[in-house]
Amino acid sequence: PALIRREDYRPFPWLVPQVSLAFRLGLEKTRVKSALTVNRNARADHSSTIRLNGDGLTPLEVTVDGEAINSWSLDGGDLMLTLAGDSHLIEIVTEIDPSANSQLMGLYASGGMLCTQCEAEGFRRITFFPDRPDVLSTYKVRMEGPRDAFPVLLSNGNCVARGEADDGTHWADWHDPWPKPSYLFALVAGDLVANRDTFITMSGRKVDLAIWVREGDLERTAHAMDSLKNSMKWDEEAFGREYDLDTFNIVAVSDFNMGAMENKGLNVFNTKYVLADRETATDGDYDAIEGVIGHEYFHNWSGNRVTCRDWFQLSLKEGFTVLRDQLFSADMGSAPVKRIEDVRILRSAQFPEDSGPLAHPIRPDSYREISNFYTATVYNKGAEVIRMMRTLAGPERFREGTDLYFERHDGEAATCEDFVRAIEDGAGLDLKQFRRWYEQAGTPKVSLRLEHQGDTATLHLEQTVPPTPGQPDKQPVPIPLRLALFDRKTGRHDGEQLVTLTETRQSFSFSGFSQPPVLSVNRGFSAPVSIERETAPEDLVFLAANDDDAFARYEAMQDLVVGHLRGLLSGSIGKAERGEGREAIGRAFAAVLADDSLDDLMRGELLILPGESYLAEQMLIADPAAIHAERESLKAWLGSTLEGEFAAVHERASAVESGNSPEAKGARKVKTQALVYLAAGAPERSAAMAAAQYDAADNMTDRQGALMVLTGLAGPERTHKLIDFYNRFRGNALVVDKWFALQSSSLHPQVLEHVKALAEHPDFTLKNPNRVRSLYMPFTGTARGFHAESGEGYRMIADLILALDPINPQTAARFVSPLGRWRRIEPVRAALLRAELERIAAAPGLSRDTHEQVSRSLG
Ligand code: B3K
Ligand code: ZN
Repeated sequence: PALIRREDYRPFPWLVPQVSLAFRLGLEKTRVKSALTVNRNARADHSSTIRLNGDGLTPLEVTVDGEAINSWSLDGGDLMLTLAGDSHLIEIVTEIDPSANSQLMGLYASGGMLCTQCEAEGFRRITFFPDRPDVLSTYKVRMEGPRDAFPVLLSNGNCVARGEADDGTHWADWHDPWPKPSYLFALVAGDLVANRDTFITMSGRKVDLAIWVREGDLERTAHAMDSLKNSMKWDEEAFGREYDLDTFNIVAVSDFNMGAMENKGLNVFNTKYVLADRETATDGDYDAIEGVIGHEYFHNWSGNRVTCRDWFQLSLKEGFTVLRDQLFSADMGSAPVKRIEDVRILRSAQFPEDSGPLAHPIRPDSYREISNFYTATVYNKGAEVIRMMRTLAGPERFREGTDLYFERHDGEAATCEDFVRAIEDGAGLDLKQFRRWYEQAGTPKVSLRLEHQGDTATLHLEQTVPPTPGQPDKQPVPIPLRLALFDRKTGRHDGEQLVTLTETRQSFSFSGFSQPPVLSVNRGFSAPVSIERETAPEDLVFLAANDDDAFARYEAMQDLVVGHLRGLLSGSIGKAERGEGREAIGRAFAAVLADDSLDDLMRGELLILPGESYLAEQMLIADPAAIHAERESLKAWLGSTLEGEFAAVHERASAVESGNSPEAKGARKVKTQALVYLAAGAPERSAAMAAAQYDAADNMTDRQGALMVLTGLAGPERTHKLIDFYNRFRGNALVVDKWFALQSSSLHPQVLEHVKALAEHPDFTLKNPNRVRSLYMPFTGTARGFHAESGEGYRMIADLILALDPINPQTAARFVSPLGRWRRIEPVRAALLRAELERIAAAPGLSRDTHEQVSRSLG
């Protein structure tokens, strides 16, 4: 498959101002008639041929200006036509079988309904079209189909007419007045019911809102509706963005490749990000729903009104929209806790990507399959890069920058460069060097040393950006670091400062310190870098107890544990000194447990041990089994040393009345965490406690937490509660997904056998992405399962990729990256991983998606 390069971008030779589509809908056969008005693009090189992308389509009829033509040809699936003049009307008929579409791209059937997913290149599976984001058109859509099978007919924009025929069919006409690229087209036809509400915009317009779901799911849509209304209000207040249609529809579907899709006026969602009630959804699910509803809604401006010129600019809409959803969630709940969660996701998903074979800049230079670039780098690092601009400018000036961006580029397909220039002009920043953040892959490392002499503290900083595939040499990037220097006697500092490291090496001096201060740096995680520093454990304990920046406090706890475990694993700390390190960690934990000034949501963050993948990241070559064993052993030590304290927390938290308040949510968080430590340190006592928590639960957070702990333990409670959970929730697909995920992520030594058996369970299917992900994604994080020394875990994932690839290549390709970590893993496992990658690479007929990921991983 061809390599597509960013520098090869050329405007399309034709404009397509209007599209009209007529669908005759059927699950097995849908007939599509399209009519495109095309005009020569004066701003592009002239060409008398027009290439209309197609994927798996055969044209049944082609007419130009009303005349049937036979002079068309197909080129790799694309329809090629020769056009004599400057303006034409092209009409094409195609026929598709939605029920056979297991890729879930284009028009497909899901549980008796029809729906679409067009981003990035799915529209070409519906009809022939210049399927690229810089071709903007207004769409008129006629939908027609059997009334009993598809009582609800939805598309983008506003419904302008509907009617019935005598033969049992009905139809609806939809008109979207806003020009859009084809990837934002959507239609849905099915037997659905709506939760309806209204929103009055800042200029007083009324918008009809509807969340469409299957009959039985209606009572689980309240939280999604609240989240939608909060998003609409928030975007008006925080970014001055008003909604621009009379209706806004959301549809929940259970077969979906991603989380959700921002189609203009008709967002299509994975049910996972819509449906929730206390019985079936955890606090984490509630937060995720709020975040994703916000994210898709915010795309209406950052993505739809201003879209991307080409797919290399994906971070223009995704990075910015992730930042917007992060700021929204921070405003809706606890901002410090949200920031810590964001960083944890970045470190566990994006840092490994940035240091592995799939590393790419937030604005990639080339791709073969664009679906492979919907990554943590484009999304989450992209958000961090824009957040740094906001930190450099301050929120008010940043807002002037985004106002200018929306004003300048409304109605356009823009580039990352357009965004940076608008922020430069609107916020008054010089971002010349900053643009390197868009060009270079790899997580910059900052080493620092604090020197003290007389009354001056001097901070010496040095940055390196590591080499990544295709980018052996890197330039320094500007790194904004928020910092504070604490007086270790008073426990206070004189105010936070922002320093920006722009050179490879730079020093900053601070006077007025008769004693060496304690440095708190990269506060709020002001830059997405990894900090290398030698900090005395007592300074970390000091910061963990005293820092007034919540993230820095969390970071001090993490550093304390990372330093200890890394030292033990690399041998720089002898096993004999293990006790000393543990004592320091134990004191810090005890302080966190006893600190009355902390709320439980924050306490919960401070009690989380650094994850195994983040720990592996800290080592040049990782041994997953050793990391797991050392981390578990620390957990067990904490659980038994602080058994009384954890049991007390569990008891106190269990007495908090359940509900939606932050206090109740915090109590649930620390309750299960206490159980996790107790399970490691005092398994017998905790099995009974977990079973009791399970039985007493009136909400999914407590029930899932208890069951998570039990699945890692041996003993009869494990079996009993797993059976109870399944029987209680069988038939509820989202909860059955949890049941699979709990078992496949568990600490149980037989996790591999469990996953093997679950793959044979009657509820398991390769056809449903949620189900596939719930069984196999958590498994890729298990040291004893995925990283089993026999290589059986790796083989299992490789077998999955091979079996899934012909069904759903997009989802299959997502499983390649865990296998791609071989260069950073000890030699025995590295060889096993490579062998599996080679086995996949050798399979005939591999999809473009999987092929690209496997060859990059071997490369
Ligand atoms: N824009 C969609 C992504 C769809 C990608 C499909 N390969 C979801 C989102 O970021 O909002
Ligand atoms: Zn998005």
